[in-house]
Amino acid sequence: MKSSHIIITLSCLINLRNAVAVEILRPRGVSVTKTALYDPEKNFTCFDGAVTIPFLQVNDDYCDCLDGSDEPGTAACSNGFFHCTNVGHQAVDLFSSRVNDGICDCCDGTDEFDGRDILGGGHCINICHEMGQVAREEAQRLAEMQKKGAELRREMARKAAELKAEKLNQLNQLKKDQEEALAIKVEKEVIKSQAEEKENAALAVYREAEEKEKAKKAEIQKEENAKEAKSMFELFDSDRNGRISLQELQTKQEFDRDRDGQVTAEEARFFLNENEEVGEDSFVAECWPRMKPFYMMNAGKYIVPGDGISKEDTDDINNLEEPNTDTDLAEEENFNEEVTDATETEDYHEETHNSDDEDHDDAYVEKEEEKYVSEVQYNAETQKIIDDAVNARHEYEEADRSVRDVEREIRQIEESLQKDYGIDGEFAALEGECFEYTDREYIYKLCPFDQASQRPKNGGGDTRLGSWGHWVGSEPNKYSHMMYTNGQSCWNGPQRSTKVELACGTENLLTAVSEPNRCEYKFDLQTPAACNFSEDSSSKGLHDEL
Ligand SMILES: *[C@@H]1O[C@H](CO)[C@@H](O)[C@H](O)[C@H]1NC(C)=O
Ligand SMILES: *[C@@H]1O[C@H](CO)[C@@H](O)[C@H](O)[C@H]1NC(C)=O
Ligand SMILES: [Ca+2]
Ligand SMILES: [Ca+2]
Repeated sequence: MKSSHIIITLSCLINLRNAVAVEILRPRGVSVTKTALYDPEKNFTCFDGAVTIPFLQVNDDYCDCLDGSDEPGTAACSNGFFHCTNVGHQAVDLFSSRVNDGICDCCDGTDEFDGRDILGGGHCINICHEMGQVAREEAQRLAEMQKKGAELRREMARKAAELKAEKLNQLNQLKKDQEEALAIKVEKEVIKSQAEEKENAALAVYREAEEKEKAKKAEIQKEENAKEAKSMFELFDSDRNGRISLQELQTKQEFDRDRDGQVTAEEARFFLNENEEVGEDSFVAECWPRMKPFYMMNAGKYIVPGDGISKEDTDDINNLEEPNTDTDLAEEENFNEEVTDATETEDYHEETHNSDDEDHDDAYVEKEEEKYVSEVQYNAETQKIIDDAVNARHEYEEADRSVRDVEREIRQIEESLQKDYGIDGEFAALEGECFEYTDREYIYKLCPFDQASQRPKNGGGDTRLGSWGHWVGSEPNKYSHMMYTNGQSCWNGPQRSTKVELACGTENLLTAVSEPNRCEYKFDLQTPAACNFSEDSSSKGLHDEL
């Protein structure tokens, strides 16, 4: 059953022949601009030119054209479109599947005409006038908002220009300050090096005296050691022949290194530096230093001064026996255990003594240094030279700090002057401000030209969602989107980043936040800076917004 769906109004019937075709004869679902293509006087050729059909087959609820052009007013072609004129509001092209689907899609109700809709037909009344009214009011409101926003934007741009001029002034001043500060620094540096030269010279005198004192002490020490060694030589040289033999040493139980009750020739030879016998000179130089710690320890823990051994030395040796630290204590215990184990002791003893000696030396050096720092008294003249040098260093550091402070300020201003704050600098006022948006879980925060972050609503730390990167709006409006990059890494994922979409508004406001992709956030920021009021955008608002 094919039937024509030509809409012919009463006036059309009357004026059929005289009327302007475009106005009057229009098959259902055809827009005014396409009317000429549907001429009931002619056969109809599909838009793709493939097929020509008798006009009766247009809107006969049977799809003849592959491109769907023969059925603009039915749902027969799945790829067709239905045009609602929506007089009083805005025309719309619907997918043909929306035709007679029971739902009012056109505000003029023309998409539902077969009476088969869920409410029994005719329920789609024409509400285009009312909707158009609302839309016009909305567009009006929007236009006014944009106008006001644009005024605010001009104000922001004006302030930005002022701020920029101010910064340039500041920069000029800072450059002068920098020159001054540098000159002062150079001056202070000269004073400092002169003062330090004097200080070095003055202290050199003290250092020399100190070193002389040390050398003298060392000399005395050496003499005393020699004296001690000589007296020990006499003690061991039982037959007074001026040489000490293995046999002579073997009579001294102190040299029983493995403590088996016997001093073997091997043991004695070790102390004679692998010789069979030694004279006084080699004894003093080589053998006694090797024997001394061992001999002293075994000669009954404590040694009384006398017999060529000075009080200082006995103290040294007695101290040698005292464990300094916990590990020493442990070694001491091990040592006591191991002396009963005759076969293993030899190496052990040597090690123990060597390390003890070293420890002792270190402690001694440290004490010396402390003494140097705390006890040296300078005469008034030297003290003044030192104080002058301390002062000069201090003043130089101050001057150096001033230079760095000025340079930091200059850097900051230069950076800020280089930032792109929009065509008229209108976005500059947003720097230093922060805006928040709260959803069910998080409080999001945007500090323009600085960073974006979020923190959990019920407490917890900030997570950085990105630091200011650059403008990423596509031409012609580069300033429609901001990008914040290099935020904290997602667990097992990329670094977070945030894209900020800017929209015109009369105040600065974060209006929405979403996460369209994992770790990629989108913030919507309203700001007058994004308003661009011109004839173009105002008329655009009236026609397109809805
Ligand atoms: C339409 O096409 C048929 C052939 O398919 C032809 O006979 C007829 O004359 C055409 N009509 C018009 C108005 O061109
Ligand atoms: C405002 O729009 C006009 C034209 O649409 C454009 O030339 C101008 O650059 C725009 N100004 C801003 C600040 O976006
Ligand atoms: Ca058809
Ligand atoms: Ca519908």
